[in-house]
Amino acid sequence: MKRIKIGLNNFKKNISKKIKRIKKEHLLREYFKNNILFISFVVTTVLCSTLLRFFCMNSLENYLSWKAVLADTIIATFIGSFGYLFKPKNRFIYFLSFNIFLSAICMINSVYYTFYTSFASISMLSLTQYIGDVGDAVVENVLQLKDLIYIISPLIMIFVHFKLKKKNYYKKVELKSDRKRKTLKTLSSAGAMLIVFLVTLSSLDVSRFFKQWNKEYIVMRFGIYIYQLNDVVTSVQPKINSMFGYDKASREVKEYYSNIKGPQTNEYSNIFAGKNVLVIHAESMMTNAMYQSFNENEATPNLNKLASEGMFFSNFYSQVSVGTSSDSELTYNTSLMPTKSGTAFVSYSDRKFISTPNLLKEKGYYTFSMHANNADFWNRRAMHKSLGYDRFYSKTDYKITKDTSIGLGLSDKEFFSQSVKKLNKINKENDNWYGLMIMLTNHTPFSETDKYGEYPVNIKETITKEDGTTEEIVYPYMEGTKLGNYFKSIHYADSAIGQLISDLDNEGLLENTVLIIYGDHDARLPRKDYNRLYNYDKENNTILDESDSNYKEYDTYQYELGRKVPFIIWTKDMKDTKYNQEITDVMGMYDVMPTIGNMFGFYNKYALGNDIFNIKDKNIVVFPNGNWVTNRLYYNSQKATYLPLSEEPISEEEIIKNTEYANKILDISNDIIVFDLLNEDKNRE
Ligand code: GP9
Ligand code: MN
Repeated sequence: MKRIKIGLNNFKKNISKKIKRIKKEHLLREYFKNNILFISFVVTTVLCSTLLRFFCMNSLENYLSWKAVLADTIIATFIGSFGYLFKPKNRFIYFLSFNIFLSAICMINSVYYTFYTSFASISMLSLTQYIGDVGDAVVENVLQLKDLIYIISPLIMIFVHFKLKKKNYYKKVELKSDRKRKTLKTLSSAGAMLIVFLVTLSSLDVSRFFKQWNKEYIVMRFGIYIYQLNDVVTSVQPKINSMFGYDKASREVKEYYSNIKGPQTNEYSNIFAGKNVLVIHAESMMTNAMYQSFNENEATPNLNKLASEGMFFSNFYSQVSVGTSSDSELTYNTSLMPTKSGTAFVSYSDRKFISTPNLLKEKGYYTFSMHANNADFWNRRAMHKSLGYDRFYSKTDYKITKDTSIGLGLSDKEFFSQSVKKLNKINKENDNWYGLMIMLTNHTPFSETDKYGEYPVNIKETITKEDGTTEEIVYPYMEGTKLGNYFKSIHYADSAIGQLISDLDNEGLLENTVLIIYGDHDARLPRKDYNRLYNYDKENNTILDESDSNYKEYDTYQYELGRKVPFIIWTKDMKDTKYNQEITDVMGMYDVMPTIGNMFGFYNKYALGNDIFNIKDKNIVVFPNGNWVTNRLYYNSQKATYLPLSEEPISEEEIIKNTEYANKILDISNDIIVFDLLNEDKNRE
């Protein structure tokens, strides 16, 4: 009896499940039947964006990225929901207009990508001097079939519309429609999808979205429509920022510079006048790595050699904000600080900049930059023109294969070796040149250790046993840590620099050349890894206990001060001359332009830094977050605490004075860039 009851219950359950499913299927079918136009709109919109990813970033992972598909679906659903506010017979025009608009976005990006291997930005169109370039791109690519494929989307919509019309669909749905309710329902489903999307975003997704420097990444994660929307906001924001406060800013900047003395001379004035210049932007190169060895092998033997033969500024800081690499380039080239919001490279590339390449051009130099990455990363394509580089050799100028790539792209060794060939030609064609080479391999996450070459970051010890035989013991030490991997990566980057120097020498390119090397910013490595580096307990393969007498704390101050990057000026014949020296006074990236300007014979009145050989131990390095450092102390303005760096007493007055100075520098720099105050044409009236 009991068994029959159970059997009956199961039967009932099965039946009710089936009924539910049928109802559901019925509801779904009904939904599809009544919303064919809306569904076609969503599907074609998502299809266009997916096709764009397929043709541009041809890897399965990219074009089938579910995050991008979801993002596109949200946008299409959001736009589509307002279509329900129209009477059914008018809805088609609404959907078709948006469909044409969105397909056009895909088509424009497709054309742009073929030419520039990057996605389009409306800010490019606002830079009148570049319209020619974009125009050329369209003409050259107009006949490509893959750019025309997006027409398929409005064609599908038109086809669906006529099919529906034939079936009297619009009249039928009109009877059932409740326009506001449908709009709200569709909007809420877009909202629900948006919540799912937001929850799944990683912090990397969010930061890259706001920085807008890696366009491919944004399109891959957020789809083309959100990318383009973000691009419009980023392009319009600087215009809004510069609409208010011009008079006050202009007055304050004029007043600030009225107190600045003109150029000062010293024993370094014009020592390099007329020489060629090769600048190496060394990605994530940190000074502390120059002091690091494993098993008596230096992490950076080539850099150390250059430092010991040239001018080595060992207390040097980069002054970057969210614009990292690009901020470093900005400050190096202009002696201005990064902007308070956004990044100068992305948002303010149309400003007038007084920069090292621009000033050397006036002296007849041919100026160029080389970086084997996408030219639109950090908006370099536009910004390098504004900074005064005559020619920017980027990804498309290099031969890049899978075998020659590491991490973000072309390996540094291959980049340098292809660049030397280009440099040879430049050298033959120009009396004087100034060039920048931007390295790439030593970029976070430093994970492709198998490609960096052998550089064990362990401890090897040979012990002699009682019977006279020897045994090698290996302690893992930094193996497997991010900092350990960084040392492997930096060892590779250093050997690429070594190879570059010897190639340049073999080609005779060092005879009349000054080499300038700067680390662009620190490598943002975990502090706990430094604790392991300095407190390794090899017997137990762990970190010493804090109570251990040998324990050396690597606190936040040390971490902050440990973010120093190398700055080296070197010529082939500098060794053992009076210029061959280590400069230990604190110095920042903004001091480079005045310092080298004096050596090459150019001057920028608007530089915010100082010639280190004039200011010497009185220098102050201001960071974009308001912190500052002098030879005497490091001040953290967020926490209002400081670390003394000398024995001498520190007064409150000194802290107040320096903090006011730091804030002034940041304000002046920001005003100059945001309000384009160095643009005489704009500021004459
Ligand atoms: C991108 C490269 C890295 O081309 O310069 O930029 P970063 O992430 O260091 O700012
Ligand atoms: Mn960088």
